[in-house]
Amino acid sequence: MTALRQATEVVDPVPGAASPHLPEQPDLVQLLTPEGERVEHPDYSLDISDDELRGLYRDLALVRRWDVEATALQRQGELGIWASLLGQEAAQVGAGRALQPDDMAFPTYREHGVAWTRGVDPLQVMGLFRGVDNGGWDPAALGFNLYTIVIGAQCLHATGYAMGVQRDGAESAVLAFLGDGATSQGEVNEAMIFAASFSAPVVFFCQNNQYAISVPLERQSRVPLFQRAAGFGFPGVRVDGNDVLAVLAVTRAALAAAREGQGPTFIEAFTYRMGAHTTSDDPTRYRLASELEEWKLRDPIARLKAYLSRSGVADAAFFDSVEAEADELAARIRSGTVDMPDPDPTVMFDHVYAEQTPPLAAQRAEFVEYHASFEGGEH
Ligand SMILES: Cc1ncc(C[n+]2csc(CCOP(=O)(O)OP(=O)(O)O)c2C)c(N)n1
Ligand SMILES: [Mg+2]
Repeated sequence: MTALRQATEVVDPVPGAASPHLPEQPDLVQLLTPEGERVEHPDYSLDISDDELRGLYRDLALVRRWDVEATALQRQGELGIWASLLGQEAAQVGAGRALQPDDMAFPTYREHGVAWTRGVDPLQVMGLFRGVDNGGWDPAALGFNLYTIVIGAQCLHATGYAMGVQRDGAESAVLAFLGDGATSQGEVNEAMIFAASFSAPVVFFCQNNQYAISVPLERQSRVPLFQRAAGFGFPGVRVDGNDVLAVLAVTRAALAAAREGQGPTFIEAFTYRMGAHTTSDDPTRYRLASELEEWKLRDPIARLKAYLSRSGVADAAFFDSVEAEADELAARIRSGTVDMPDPDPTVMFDHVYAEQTPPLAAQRAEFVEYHASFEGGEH
C-alpha cells in the first residue's frame, strides 16, 4: 500500500525543475539577464558582432509580429487554427540562427521562428494553417522539414536522417525540435536511444514552455528534463530559453560537437508559452493570470532591446525601422493570406499514394458526387 502510494503520489517538483516561478536554477545557462544585463558563463562564450546582435533583434521582433497577425487572422476566420510562439521567440531564433546552411532541422507545429531563420516565406506557413496546402516549402532546399503534428515523431525522423548524414560522411548536423510534453512520448525515447547508440549527429532541442496543452510540466517529469539525457548517455544542458544569446551559444556548441562526431546533446530551453496552446485552447481554464504576469517580466524581446539600447549597439532610429518593417510584413502576411486561392478539393486525393488505388478512386468519385449535389457546385 505504501509502495503503491509512493508510486502514484504526485510529488513536489525538484526545485527549479518544473516551477515556472524559477526559484534557484544553478544549472541555467544565461548570457543576458531578464533586465538585459550581459553576463559571462564559464562554459559558453559568444563571439558576435553588433550587426548580428541587431539582426537577432530584428528576427525576434518580426516573428512576433507575424505571430500576432496570424492569431488575429485566425480569430477573423481566415485560418483554421494557429499555434502561437508568443514568448518562445528567443528559443526559436537562437536555435535557428545556430544552424549552418547544410544542417537540417525537424520542427513541430510551433517553430515559426525557426522557419523564419531558414528562409521559409511566412505565407508558406500561413497556407498550411489556412488549409490550402500540406506545407508548401522544399525541405531539402531550405534544410527545414515540413511541420509535424504527431507529437515526437520528428525525433525519429531527425535521428534517422542524422544516421544517414553519418553514413554519407557529411559534415553537417541535425536539430530536432520537441516540447516538454513530447519527452513522455515513446518515439522520443526511442530516438534518443538510437542517437546515443550510433553517436548520431543530432541535437534534441526541447522547448520547455511549461505546458503540454493543459498539462503542466510536473505531470511529465519528476526530474529536470535536461537531466534525463544522462540516462541515455549523452550531455544535457538547460539554457534560459528567453535569452537569445545563451540559446545561440549553447545550440552552436552542441551542433559543432555533433558535426565533429561527438554525438547527440539534449538542450532544454527553459521558457514559457505566453499565449494559448493553439487558438482552440483557453489557458484561463487551467493556469493563473499571475503566472503569465511573472513571465512577462522575462520577455525575450524586451531584454535584448534593453541590452542593445544600454550598450549603444542600437538607437531609437533602428528600433523605429524594425517597427516599420514589422508593419510591412504584417500587411503582406494579411493580404497574402486572404488572397490565397482555394485549392480544388479533389487535390487531396492526388497525394495520398504515388499511384491511385481502387478504394481511393472510389472515395474520390463519391466526394465529387457529393460536392456536385450542392446548388451550383462543380465538385
Ligand atoms: C501522438 C500525438 N498525441 C497527442 C497529440 C495531441 N497533442 C497536440 S499538441 C499536444 C501537447 C504537446 O505538448 P508539448 O510537447 O509540450 O509541446 P507544445 O505544444 O507545448 O509546444 C498534444 C498532446 C498529438 N498531436 N500527437
Ligand atoms: Mg510544452
